[in-house]
Amino acid sequence: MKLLVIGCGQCGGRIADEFARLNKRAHRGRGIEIITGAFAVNTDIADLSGLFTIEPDYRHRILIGGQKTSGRGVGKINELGAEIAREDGDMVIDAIRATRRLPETDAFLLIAGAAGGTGSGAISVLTQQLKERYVEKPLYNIIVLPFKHEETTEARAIYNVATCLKSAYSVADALFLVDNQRYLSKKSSIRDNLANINAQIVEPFFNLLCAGEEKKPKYIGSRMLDAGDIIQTLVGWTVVGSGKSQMPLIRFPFDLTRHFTKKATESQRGVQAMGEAIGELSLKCNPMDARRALYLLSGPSKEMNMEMVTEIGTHLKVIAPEAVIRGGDYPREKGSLDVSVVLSELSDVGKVMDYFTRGIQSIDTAKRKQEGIERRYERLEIDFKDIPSLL
Ligand SMILES: Nc1nc2c(ncn2[C@@H]2O[C@H](COP(=O)(O)OP(=O)(O)OP(=O)(O)O)[C@@H](O)[C@H]2O)c(=O)[nH]1
Ligand SMILES: [Mg+2]
Repeated sequence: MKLLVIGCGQCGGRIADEFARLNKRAHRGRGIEIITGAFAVNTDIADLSGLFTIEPDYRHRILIGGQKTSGRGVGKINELGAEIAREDGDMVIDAIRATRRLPETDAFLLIAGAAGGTGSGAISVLTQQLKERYVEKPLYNIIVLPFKHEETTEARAIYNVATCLKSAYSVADALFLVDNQRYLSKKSSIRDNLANINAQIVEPFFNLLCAGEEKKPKYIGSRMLDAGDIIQTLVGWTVVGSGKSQMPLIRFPFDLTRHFTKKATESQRGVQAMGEAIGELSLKCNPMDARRALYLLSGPSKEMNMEMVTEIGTHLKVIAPEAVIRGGDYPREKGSLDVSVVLSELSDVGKVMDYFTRGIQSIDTAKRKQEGIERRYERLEIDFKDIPSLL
């Protein structure tokens, strides 16, 4: 599957940059392309300059709202981010239109941090503008939820997340939810942490996107997972994860290759990798709520078999009984045994509902605070009316 990726704001731009890097890895290591174009859209010049892989020209690193913000960002005011995206969205559309490989694109993927200003405000507006122009292509979002400490220290965080989620949900075909807090490692510095988190966010997409693009017969699975399967799976709130089998591969002597213990051990490895993928989902949620799900088993062809694929599917059905499940295998020459999982059309995501509830509370609190300020000012006017004003 080939995606055209657009990162909005700093967080979105950096993750789009990571997708561009993923494409280089696919190209160098596997001779295939999974990204038809990578773009970063921002109101902040410094953020755009800090990217590594996205082409450095103005068509790929797109500065919007230059006149309004002088290239310094919108300072977490996501309404301003949305307004600028509405005014300058044409710059993004023009850049995409000029993409040579646009016709090969299976879907658009827009990315943003929900608690910021530019990305949080721009993502739904740009998704809508693209939807109007490219009706035939699915539009997906990756929305990054803030760290816990940001919710308490940054006044607008909850409001921005709530408004971003609501607006994006009404326009995107599917939204991958990513919880920053879930990836936090106490050991590294913030900068290392973010780079590390971004790499972890995109990792489950690698095999998922590559599998359907393989042309060499030896890398085509007995049940190939292609763009059609992924598109059919992605609807509404979605989470993604991947896991590796930590169990060592036991090499059986030749005369025991058909022994039942060999088969049992092989299956266990697949199910164990699947368990890890479920434990590593991009947002903690209840898999019972998923109406659609997808899994992909990849690893050395010698270590995989059809039964293993079926067994993982059966296991997923137990975890997500309401879901229509699609699955496949992706044989490789070497490497670890990996499972990628997508749970989609989630009906009841506790964390999202919590943001909506707290969003309403924060609007209420802000309103009362404003009324308090106005009352205090009126009292000041009355009590000290005899002091002349210089205005
Ligand atoms: N995972 C991840 N999160 C990030 C990254 N950079 C920022 N964030 C998160 O994104 C949110 C802030 O959004 P930003 O993208 O920095 O804001 P912006 O869209 O640039 O908007 P303004 O700076 O207000 O104009 C916070 O919750 C950060 O924790 C990143 O590289 N990776
Ligand atoms: Mg910024």
